[in-house]
Amino acid sequence: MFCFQCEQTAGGKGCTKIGVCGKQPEVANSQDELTCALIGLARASQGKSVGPQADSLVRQGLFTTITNVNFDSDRVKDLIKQVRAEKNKLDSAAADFAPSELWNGDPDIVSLRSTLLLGMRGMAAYAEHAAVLNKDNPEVTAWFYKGLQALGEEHSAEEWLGLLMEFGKVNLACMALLDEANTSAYGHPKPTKVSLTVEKGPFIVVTGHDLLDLKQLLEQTEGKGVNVYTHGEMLPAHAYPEFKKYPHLKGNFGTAWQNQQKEFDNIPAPILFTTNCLMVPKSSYSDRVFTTSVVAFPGAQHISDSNVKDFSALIDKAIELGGWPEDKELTGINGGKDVMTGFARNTVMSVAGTVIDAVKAGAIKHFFLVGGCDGAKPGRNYYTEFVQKAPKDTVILTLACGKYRFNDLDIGEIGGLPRIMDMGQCNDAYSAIQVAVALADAFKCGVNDLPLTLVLSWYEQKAVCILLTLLALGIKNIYIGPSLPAFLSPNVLNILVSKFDLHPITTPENDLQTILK
Ligand code: SF4
Ligand code: SF3
Repeated sequence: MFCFQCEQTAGGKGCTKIGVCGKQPEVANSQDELTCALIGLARASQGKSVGPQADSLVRQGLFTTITNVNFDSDRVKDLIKQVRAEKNKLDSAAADFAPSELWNGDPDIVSLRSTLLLGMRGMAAYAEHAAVLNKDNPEVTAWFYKGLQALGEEHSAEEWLGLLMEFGKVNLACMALLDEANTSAYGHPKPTKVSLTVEKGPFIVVTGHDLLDLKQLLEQTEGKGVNVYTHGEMLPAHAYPEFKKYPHLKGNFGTAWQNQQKEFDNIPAPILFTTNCLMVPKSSYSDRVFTTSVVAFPGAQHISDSNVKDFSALIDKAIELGGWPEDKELTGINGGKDVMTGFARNTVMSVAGTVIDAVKAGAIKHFFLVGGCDGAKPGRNYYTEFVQKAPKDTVILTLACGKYRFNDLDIGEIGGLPRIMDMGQCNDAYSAIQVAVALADAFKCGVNDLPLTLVLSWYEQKAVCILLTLLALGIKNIYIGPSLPAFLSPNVLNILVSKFDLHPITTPENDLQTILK
């Protein structure tokens, strides 16, 4: 096996014996074969979309290979069969890409090709969340085939860079599509305080990014005496008006994904994984893990896809386990008893006047977007310290699961607005981009001239597609950590650093000083 797609990759170079994430060689090899079969399908379709069934396989095939999604080689093999059958309908002579070539060759070309593939995996997840809400953008769908076909071809470094920038713009359209899917189905998020206390009685913990799964589960638990708690990237659901209609959606349990083996160990409740990030379940709770969509783990109970999923086994498990006998007061990483979310684009733009006045009056000196993935490796304290040490006249926008390092901190307000504003999930980077563009308009300057700095943390492939979007938009001076991707070769990294002024993070003090001078 070979895999270097995530931030925890072995030795900062690549997993070759078994994944640090727990991915077995058989699964890794099947995932490579699946990727190569998808390239075969795109070759057969001549880089064009060929209908809903193939489109769905392309999205799910790419999504399946994201870090911490699917550990079940039978499921991956089943997808390979379906992809090949679809290809054979079009052109049985079209060849799959050779798995031996996927990660081999000139290091810079491998780096550029991998960056595109990994970004596409991230975009596939967002496209799939939009697709389940019946939202499709033909430009985005078509680009999956174009990109897959390109992955199987030879290109010069310049052509690869061109493809990466084109992809970044398409991913912006994909995030816009998902934003539109979520806001038209569930309304615009509103600032919402979310409790971290778990009330007594049966409950279910739901994690991942898929809001439709949460919605269907809330409908099916209504009136059953079973409460529902979000976890990880599901937290922002509390802010949508549609989800506020369910009084049994009580609060948020736990923190970011890498703490799950500790946090899920002793809870008297089942856990539903709708997307990444699933860690290898410990035997003490593996019988309480339920997966759905493309998420799978051998032995874990899988809830199959259909228009309305049947969550009865999960609900029965919650009733059987019964929950805690008394309310359980839990806290965030820093001891806070609740967290705020819901500062998506609509809310932030509705107070744009206040924000602009505060900037003009000098009350707000700088904005930081401190966001992205959380992870297990040391060095991520940087982000907590950065937020704690940021001067009082600065505002912190945040998104994705990295926020759990600091979202329960009270660092005060400016002009009635909290200094930490959670914009939502990682895909809500779209909201952040819209806010940045609106601020640039208001100040009649470019986004790069705003008093705004992006301080990003990455772990998996959704972060890769978002970074490519930011670069494609010409956003410069981004700080990135905790470490650099293993798939960026020294030459490719040099290009990104010189073209986009990308900065690897150093220390919070140092970086704050450089940014604010
Ligand atoms: Fe290693 Fe990350 Fe790949 Fe898992 S996803 S095998 S940890 S590089
Ligand atoms: Fe987190 Fe896995 Fe990336 Fe959506 S849930 S941001 S790491």
